[in-house]
Amino acid sequence: MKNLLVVVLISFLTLNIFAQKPDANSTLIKDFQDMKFGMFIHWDPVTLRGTEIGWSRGHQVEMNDYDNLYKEFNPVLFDAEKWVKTLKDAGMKYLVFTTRHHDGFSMWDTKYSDYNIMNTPYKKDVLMELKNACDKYGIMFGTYYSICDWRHPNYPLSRIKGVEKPDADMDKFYTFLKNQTKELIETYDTKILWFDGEWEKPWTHEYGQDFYKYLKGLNKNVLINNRVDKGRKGMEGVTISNEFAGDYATPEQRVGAFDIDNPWESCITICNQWAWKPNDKMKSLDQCIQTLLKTVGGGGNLLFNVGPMADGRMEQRQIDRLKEMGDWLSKYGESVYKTTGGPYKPTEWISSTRKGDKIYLHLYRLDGDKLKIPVPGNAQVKNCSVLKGKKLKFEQTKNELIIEIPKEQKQDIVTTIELKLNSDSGEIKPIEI
Ligand code: JFZ
Repeated sequence: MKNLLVVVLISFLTLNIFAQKPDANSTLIKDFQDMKFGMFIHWDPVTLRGTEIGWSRGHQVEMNDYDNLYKEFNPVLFDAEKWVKTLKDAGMKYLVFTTRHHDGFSMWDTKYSDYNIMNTPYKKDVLMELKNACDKYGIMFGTYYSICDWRHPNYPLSRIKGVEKPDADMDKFYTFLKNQTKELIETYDTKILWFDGEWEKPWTHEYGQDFYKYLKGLNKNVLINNRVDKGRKGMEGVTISNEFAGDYATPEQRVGAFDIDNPWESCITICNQWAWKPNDKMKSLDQCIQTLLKTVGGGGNLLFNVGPMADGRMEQRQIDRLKEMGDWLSKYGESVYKTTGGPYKPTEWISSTRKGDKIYLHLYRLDGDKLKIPVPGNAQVKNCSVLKGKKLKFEQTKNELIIEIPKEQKQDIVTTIELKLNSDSGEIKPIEI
């Protein structure tokens, strides 16, 4: 009897935990991880001012002024296909677009708020245009959606010192969230719900649990990040324990820590601000590529953010930079897509990925012409070459793998080396260099 009770209790507990995670047999997470590289877009009427989306409301931009910007928002040069082509040419496989940030403005034709894109002079449903363009170009379509809404009368906080909303009603607000996200799922067929703004007090673990179940009930194949619940550990972004909902972790403005057991995605900006800012400092091609490869080498995806301008265009210098990344990926993409991180954990000068009987080394710096790294576990290296290039001489001793890389074989930005093994690279335990 006691045993039976224990069994019942244990199955109850596990079932409860697994209700918060995708079906272990589903390819949902694996397919997401295989894509590696996606575009994040932060865009709404605030781009008229060039200050930060959400955060500048009531700070750099006076509150009433901010809330009326939509009346002038008219991005006549917006071209959804052009954005999606830019994304595709960058070698990206999916999009996450801000449908409603902390400022509460809805970028689609929503039934549940008049504060939306259809009431701007532009009057067009940019979200539907983006969804259609993604479908046309074979890009996975995803949506960012903030839980906190500093403008909404039923959300208790406004984030401006001393201003609170005594008549707010969080349960009514939660119904609003459910209605809007249902539209995103049912009308726009979003494949990713990228939540945010979960850290504020009104949002609880109970809401998070309920919301996750509700959304998976509408479509069990929608991917939901860990900001749906309260289990995210700061900017590190990892989920602190299995009792919290969310399909993947969300490190922010940093390459996540090495982890090949739990799915994660770093979100990082191409410049400094999430939304467009004039003359914002842009990352060099070196920084862009290293950020991507170190993320992938650590087992994660990179969601790389672009902030388009108020007239609807992306900045040309950003389009050019993204294209340079795409050019690199069109040549060396086999060392990125559908790989697993490691076995060598990323350091400042090297990272690695693997697939089948291969390991790919991404080398950012090499002093001299000999690379010395620990052996890849019990595997024997059969062949070694520069990816898409010449064979390299190598020697495998008991503890060390020594590869000769003559000067003329070194590549700009990153040298990619392919190792062919006598066994499956997936079996090698992570190696510290
Ligand atoms: C959040 C957003 O606030 C930000 O605007 C952007 O959308 C990003 C992807 O996600 O980032 C945060 C979240 C919390 C803090 C700072 C940035 N915080 O609590 O200081």
